[in-house]
Amino acid sequence: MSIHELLMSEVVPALDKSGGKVTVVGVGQVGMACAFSLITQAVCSELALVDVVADKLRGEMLDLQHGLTYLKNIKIKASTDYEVTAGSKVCIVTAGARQKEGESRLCLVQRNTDIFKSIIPQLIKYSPDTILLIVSNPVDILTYVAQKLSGLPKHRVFGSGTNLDSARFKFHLSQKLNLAPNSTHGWIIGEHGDSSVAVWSGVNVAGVRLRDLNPELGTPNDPDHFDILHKEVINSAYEIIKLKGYTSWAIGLSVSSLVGSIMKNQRQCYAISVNMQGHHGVEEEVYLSLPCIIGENGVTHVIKQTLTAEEVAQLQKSAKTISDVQAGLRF
Ligand code: 6V0
Repeated sequence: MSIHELLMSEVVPALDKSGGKVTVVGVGQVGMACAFSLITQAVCSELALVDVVADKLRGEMLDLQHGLTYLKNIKIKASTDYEVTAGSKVCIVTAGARQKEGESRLCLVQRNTDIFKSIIPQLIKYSPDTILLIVSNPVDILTYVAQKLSGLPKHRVFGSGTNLDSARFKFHLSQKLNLAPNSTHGWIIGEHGDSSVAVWSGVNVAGVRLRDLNPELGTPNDPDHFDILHKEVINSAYEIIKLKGYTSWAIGLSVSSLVGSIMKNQRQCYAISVNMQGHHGVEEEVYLSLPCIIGENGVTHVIKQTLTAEEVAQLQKSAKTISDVQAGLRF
């Protein structure tokens, strides 16, 4: 008899699968920050990691596995072969080139589209009913590319979009007002990038709209200079990349929160990149961020935010810019 048989008698064979599997493609700075947040917050019960660099992939897997003594018993596997991803409820794609210092997100587009051609069909092959969560930049255009390459219905493909920008916005607001970021309510919508839209008309604390207190809030004439906060959000990635070379922790936490809403059907509301056609008068098939409700079957509802004419015009302008870039893509 083996030690296993001497130690325990079997009642029924153990299951080696659970319904809680998540895949992360790309084990760079962002992928590993996502993986770390997912396992430390016990968002998934199985985690599959995929990358093209086999040694780094195995090193990251071992390093995470050795920490499991201090966490829930999450099954962590890694391979360059997509078979390891089979049966994933959510597949997060963080693979690809990142911005260099001073480079805009839109510059990455064709390079990362080519990488997606080798990733998305493989994910769908092994998890045909998955939900795809795109993080690689430029996230809005790559979410469009991923939807086209996957053939999944639009509610099952979305991008992390301006969820991170909204978190940054709430942080800056909270510092100015001296209260907790999650007690400060403000949304950044539209492009995850230089043309994002701050919805100043909705910024509030406990339902008190700051625009009712200061009608110039967020405008260049604002005596309290809140408009600087949106500029800081836009500059965040550039500043952090200049300082440490990449951004990781906040995007990892924000992705983990999004995935948690899917895994546990939480129906939380996030600003994520979804098919924008028909919303706020946008005619083009582009992905931009709007507040959406996310549950176990993906994006179930888009919130109809009350926007000013100026905010709508900004969204429509971003849609046109993104649509023009998409028209030049080869995939
Ligand atoms: P990184 O640290 O260079 O990691 C990228 C990883 O992708 C590496 O491990 C590569 O080996 C891997 N990779 C490359 N090609 C493939 C492939 N064909 N298949 C599988 N893996 C591959 O970059 P980092 O992790 O810093 O950034 C990843 C992406 O996330 C970039 O496009 C960033 O711009 C983007 N970000 C998106 C954010 C968002 O809010 N949506 C925030 C931060 C970064």
